[in-house]
Amino acid sequence: MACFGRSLDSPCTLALLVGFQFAFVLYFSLGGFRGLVSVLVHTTEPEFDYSRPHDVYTNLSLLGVPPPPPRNSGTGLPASGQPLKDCPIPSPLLVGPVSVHLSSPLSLEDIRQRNPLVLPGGRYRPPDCEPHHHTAIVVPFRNRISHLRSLLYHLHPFLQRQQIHYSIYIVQQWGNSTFNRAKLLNVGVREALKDEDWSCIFLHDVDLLPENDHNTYTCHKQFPTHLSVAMDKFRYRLPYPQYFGGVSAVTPDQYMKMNGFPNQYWGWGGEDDDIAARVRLSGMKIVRPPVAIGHYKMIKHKGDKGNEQNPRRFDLLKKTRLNWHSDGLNSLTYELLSKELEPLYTNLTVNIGEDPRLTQGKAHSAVKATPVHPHSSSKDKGPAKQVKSLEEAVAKNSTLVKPSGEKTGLILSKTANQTTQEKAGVMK
Ligand code: BGN
Repeated sequence: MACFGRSLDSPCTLALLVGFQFAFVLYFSLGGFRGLVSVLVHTTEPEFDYSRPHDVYTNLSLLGVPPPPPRNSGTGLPASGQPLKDCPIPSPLLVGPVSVHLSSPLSLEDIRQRNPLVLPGGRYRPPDCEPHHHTAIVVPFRNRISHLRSLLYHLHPFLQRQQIHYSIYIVQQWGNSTFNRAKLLNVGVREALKDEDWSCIFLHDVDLLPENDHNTYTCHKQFPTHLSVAMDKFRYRLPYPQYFGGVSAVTPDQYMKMNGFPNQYWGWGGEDDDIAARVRLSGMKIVRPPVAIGHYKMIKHKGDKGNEQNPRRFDLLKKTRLNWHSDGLNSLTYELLSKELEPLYTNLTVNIGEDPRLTQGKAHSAVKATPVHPHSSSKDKGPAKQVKSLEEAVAKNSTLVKPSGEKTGLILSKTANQTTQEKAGVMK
């Protein structure tokens, strides 16, 4: 009260100014509003020091060492045929934050040498314990070979430390039509489930690298999971509450419950929002790891040719409620052109048809290009080689999958009838 009516240079005013300054400094040193809240309200969020990340290959040398075999009490000889013990949860090999280098990834051959326990097709199973989780990682892909190398370099050691059984599937869109991420994911899920009874399927962008191995590549039993909750691109927070893009995961049951993913989103944007809407419409919700764990770095790149923003996405999203029952897993058609077990991944090359916006007005939409084979070219980017017809491309692919050395390739060229049968068919 004594301060009222005094001039600006009075001790009271000065004290107030100093007080404000002090409060201001305190506010920011506590991490702004968020920091203040976490100090006042006790949260159970784990804490990690991202300023001192581990090398992503840490502990990998411990992997190939099976436990000492139990001794037969009488003979002292190792007992044979013993079943493996369950892998411990959490894996003792985890290290937390790992360093992510975004530039100049190694060659595929170098990456293979650094991951000697990874089998053809990009498969891995812990040698010394029985894994609890069986995860297929599905990556939609076209013309991003340097991103793919970065992903494989980081993901293989990251997943091996988690002691899960996994396989990486690259689903490569054939031809020059507009990219269709969600449809490629549908294909990847269906093809992966033909190989194994995966308990969990990851939907993974090729340009996202996980930064913390406590972010386990496993599924929630009841609900779809969104993993990439804190991306550097979005200043390590969710861009909006329903965001489901980047890296997410579903069990086969959850996938079927939501009738898979939409097939009609050609070009960038909206398909992940449609998938998030399907989760809600099918009576589920999205679960997420804590922000402190779900850190990802995105490899920077310029706009993708053939993946321009989809102008129809707003209209499509308005109709998800009406369309999700009829567009999805139950309406999926495609031609699997080749399936190759590469040393670090399974390469599925698929013809998913043409963007209807591009074919409008054309009597016949000839498919014009064959994909760049990720393993065959030293160049990262460059236009897909032009071929005259689909048959020619299939023939070209068939030469690629001739079984040789590590490649145990097989080619499946489906007829229209087969794809129609698939359309009506069940998952496996
Ligand atoms: C959103 C996109 C998502 C994308 C995120 C993050 C749309 C639909 C418009 C209503 N959604 O805006 O697809 O993953 O941004 O980049 O464009």
